This record gives sequence, C-alpha cells and structure tokens, in this order.
Amino acid sequence: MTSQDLLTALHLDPAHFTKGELAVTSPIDGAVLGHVDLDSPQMVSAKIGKATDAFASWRAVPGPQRGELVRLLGEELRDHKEALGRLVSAECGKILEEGKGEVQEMIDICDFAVGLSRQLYGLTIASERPGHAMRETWQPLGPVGVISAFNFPVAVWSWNAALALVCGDPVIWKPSEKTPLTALACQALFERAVKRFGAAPEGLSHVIIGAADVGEAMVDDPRLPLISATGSCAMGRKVGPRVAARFGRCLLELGGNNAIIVTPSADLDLAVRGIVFGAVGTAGQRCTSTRRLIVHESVYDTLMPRLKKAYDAVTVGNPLEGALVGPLIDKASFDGMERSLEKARKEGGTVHGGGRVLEDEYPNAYYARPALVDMPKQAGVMVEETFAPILYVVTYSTLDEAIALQNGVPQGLSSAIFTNDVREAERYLSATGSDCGIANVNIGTSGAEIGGAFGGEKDTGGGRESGSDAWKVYMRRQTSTVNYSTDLPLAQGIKFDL
Ligand code: UN1
Repeated sequence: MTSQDLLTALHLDPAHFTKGELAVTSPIDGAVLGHVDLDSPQMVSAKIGKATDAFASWRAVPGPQRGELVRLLGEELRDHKEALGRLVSAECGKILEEGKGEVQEMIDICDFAVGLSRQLYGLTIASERPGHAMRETWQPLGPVGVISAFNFPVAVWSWNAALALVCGDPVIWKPSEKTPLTALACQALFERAVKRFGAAPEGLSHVIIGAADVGEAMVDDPRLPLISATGSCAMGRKVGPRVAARFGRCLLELGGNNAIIVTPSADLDLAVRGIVFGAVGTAGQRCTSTRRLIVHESVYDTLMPRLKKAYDAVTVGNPLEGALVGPLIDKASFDGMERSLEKARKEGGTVHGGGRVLEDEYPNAYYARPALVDMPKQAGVMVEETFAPILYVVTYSTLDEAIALQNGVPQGLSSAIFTNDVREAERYLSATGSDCGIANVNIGTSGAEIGGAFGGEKDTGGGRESGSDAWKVYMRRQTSTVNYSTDLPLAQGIKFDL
C-alpha cells in the first residue's frame, strides 16, 4: 500500500497533502509521505475558542451518552485498525505488529471509557451536623490540551481523549511534528464517529500541527485547565512551571530509565524474552523501554551469553517486512545513540552490538544494531536516558544493593524484577522496594495494559493516564453540603447567636 492508499483508506484526501509547509518523511526510507499545513498561534487560539464553546453544551450531555460517542470511535478504530496501524508504522517506523498493537490499545481504552461513562461516581460522606448531607461529585473540567510524542503517535491521544470525552471535556491535540498524518487520520475517524452519533456539538476535537510556538500557545492559554504532556524530561521542565504559573493542572508523562533486576532464582527463559523485548522492541524508543539491567553476580555468567546470542539473532530492518527492530526516528536520534556508546566506552564499558546498518539500502534512514553494554559500575551515561536501543548491564550482590541501584536514577517510570522467591518479590513491591509508578514481577518494563494507571514518579513527572482512577484528573471535584433541617448549626462548634 502506498501512503496515498493509506490516507484514502483513512478518509483523508491525498490531494490535501501535496503542498503544505511541513514535509512528513518516513523514518523507514526517508520518503516523503505528504505535506501538511502548519497552525499559527492565532489559529490555536481560535481552535481553543471553538472547544470552549463546545464545552458549554457537551458538559450537560449525560455521561453514558458521551460514552456512546466514544463507543462509536472505538468501532471506527476497529474497522480501520489495519490501515491506521500501517500508517503508524510508516510515520514513526515501529514494526507493523507494534503499529497495530498501538491501535489495539486505542480500542481497549475506548472500551474502558465506555464502561467508565456509567461509573463517574462520587462519595457520600458523614456530616457532623444533624439534618445535613455531605457529598462529593465530579464535574467536567473544560477543554484539555494534549501534547504527544512521536513514539506512540496515536495511543497517547486516545488514552487522554477517550477519558476526557466521557468526562465531558473537549480535546485539543498537538501531536509531534514528526507524526502529523496519523493524528489527522485519528481526527478523520473521530469526525466519522461524530457524524454517526448525530448530536455532538461542533469543535469537540481539534488537531494542532506545529512546533514549539503552537505548543507554547496551548500551554499558556487559561482556557485549557489541564495540559497533558508526554515527552522528554526537558520538555516537562518547561511545560510544568508555565502551566503552574497560571494555576493550571498538568499531567506529565516524561522520560524513563527503566531497570530489570535478575535475581539468583529467576526463570532465565522468561527473563531473556522480557529483557530483549523491553530493550530492543520499538528500537528502544518507548518511554518504558528497558535501559538498565541489574544482574545478580551468580547468574551473570549464564545470562550474558544467552543475551548476546539473542541480540545477535535480532533482525534489524524494514518494519513493514517482518524485522523485529525498525529504524530510529531520525539522524539526531542515531547521533545521540553513538554519543552515548562513545561515552560508555570512555567510562570503561564494553559494547556488544551497536552501529549503523543498511546504510546502502536506506541512505536516508537510520537503522542501528541494538547495543548491550557491560558497565564497571552504574554512573555517568548509565544514569541518563538515551532514547535508543542501549541496555547497560551491572552486577549486584545483595537485594538492598539492587534496589538502591534501580532507584538511583532521576526518573521513576517502570521497573521489573525476575525472581521466584516470594520474599524478594514482595520486598520489591513494598514501601522500601521499587520507587517507580510501574513495578512488575516476572514480566518486563514495557507493554503496560491500559487497565492500570500509567505514569511515574520523580523526573517522570508524577502524572497518571489511562486506567484505574486516572479519569479524575479530567474532572473537577466538588464537595457539597445540603442542610435539610430547620436549624443552621455551624461547623467547628461555633456559636454565632444573632
Ligand atoms: C510510551 O512509551 O510513551 O507500556 C508509552 C507501554 C505502552 C505505552 C508506552 N503501553 O510500553
């Protein structure tokens, strides 16, 4: 399928993508997929205005009816899973299985949100005053700004949009400027769902294409009470304080330097699969990718040859043609990988793998062999996040030491331990164990299901998206006390006789 065929299958007219200012290229081979128009900050403001108008009526639509719109969106996604999955692969370079897997995450979160639309429940709370009832309710918050990254070009929007829409909030989405076509395809599918739904206000969903200037216009706009931003820690460091300065709310989902601990009792067959998928899958470009391995000294000599063998067997190549590892997103990303490997060598590391491949076949794309790097200790480059398939390895002797190493990085997104020892597993999941938002036993760090809350601590930003009660961030909490008595008793025991 050509990119024109894919756009057509996703209800976008290829003729609209012939002369926009932004050329979109595929990381697979550098080919131009299309040209897209850029939004100006003024256009951003106009779209936020439309979303604000839409909010005025959408918030009054009953939750379960809002859920019906999301159900229809889920149907569109089911019908277009293959085409959208392919466009995801073409635009961000992940393998087709993962491109389709990403669309499956979207379908799953729509299903979750449909159920949720009937369960936006609050509390009743015992009042200290006679004849009084106290309760807590959740009300729609307002238009939500979503900023997403290239590596999950569509799923991250859906985690936010599906929940925001059932919570009564319109959505304004700024995708990465590297992946605007998949975003416009999602918007086209959303508009089909709106048409079938019939009664939605205009302007419930908007896509904004552009670079930092349009992102800043969103971040600074007081009409957006929530900014949900996924990307680097550096981006979050800019966005967080700006939103806070106007007392807005932020949901930050930033970097990860995720580790796996392999203990003496680990099932090494499981561990090897979990480690390799986590470290080389999506070419190491998930925020949950495994970047550090902390191996007990007694299993190191058995595990490392197995890992090296698996690394050598991994196929790197065209993600649409069956390879397990596709390209890096661009040259800057490849250069960053090279720089980190160079630093690692200087710090005493021994690098297995790494380096550019397929340069002759794809001179305008950046394919790299995943790298396994033995480090003398955890320091320097190992505590930095490089968004590429590099896995640093160190050894440990006690579990306390392993946990301290695991927690000894600025980020706190995902983590895992491979153990068959119940004491070790429970200790790892206790208050003195992993400090991450995600802590797994006997599975890897990446590939979280949508049913749980997704996000992490420390420099990862503290936000939670997707399942569990993450929906609450898209609503405003209201505490109400109703007096159904004929007296007016005051709280705090105050007597105030007039
Ligand atoms: C991301 O890398 O930005 O847990 C999100 C996972 C996916 C989502 C990753 N469900 O790997």
